Amino acid sequence: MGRTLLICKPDAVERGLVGEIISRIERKGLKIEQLELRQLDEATAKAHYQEHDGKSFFGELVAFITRSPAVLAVVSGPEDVYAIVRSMMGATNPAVAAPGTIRGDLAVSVGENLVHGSDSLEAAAREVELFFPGLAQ
Ligand code: ABT
Ligand code: MG
Repeated sequence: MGRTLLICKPDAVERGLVGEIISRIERKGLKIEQLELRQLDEATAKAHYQEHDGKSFFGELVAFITRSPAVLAVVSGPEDVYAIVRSMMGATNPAVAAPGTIRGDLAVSVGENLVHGSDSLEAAAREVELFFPGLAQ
């Protein structure tokens, strides 16, 4: 069994696309283990995006992810569930995200690309612990 963190970002909540995104995850056969509407504070957003600290778009990224509530989900499935969710999300840039993916079907902007998914086993463990501490015990 594996777990991953999925975020329906503020643009997804603002556009009313949370049901569509969660529905795709459920139809795929993955399990929603935790689900919460939560507005991220700046410290949590910075910790979450620590790999991008110092890059030109870091400030914009933190402002975007904290601007209104997001929906946080812990998704479980096979060991490589993080990779399944990433492939359902599509490429970071919606211009190259394949049709049939969440970003390919529903997004047009790199900065506002609807979803976040952990990108490795290590990231999944770290991110699930950051947003839902103690769940792993
Ligand atoms: P996340 O799931 O949000 O981490 O997106 P993904 O892993 O697909 O893409 P990465 B590379 O981690 O980008 C993180 C966010 O930073 C934005 N970004 C990225 C830019 O705005 N400009 C850039 O040049 C790059 C490389 C896109 C991602 N999300 N948002 N929102
Ligand atoms: Mg990323």
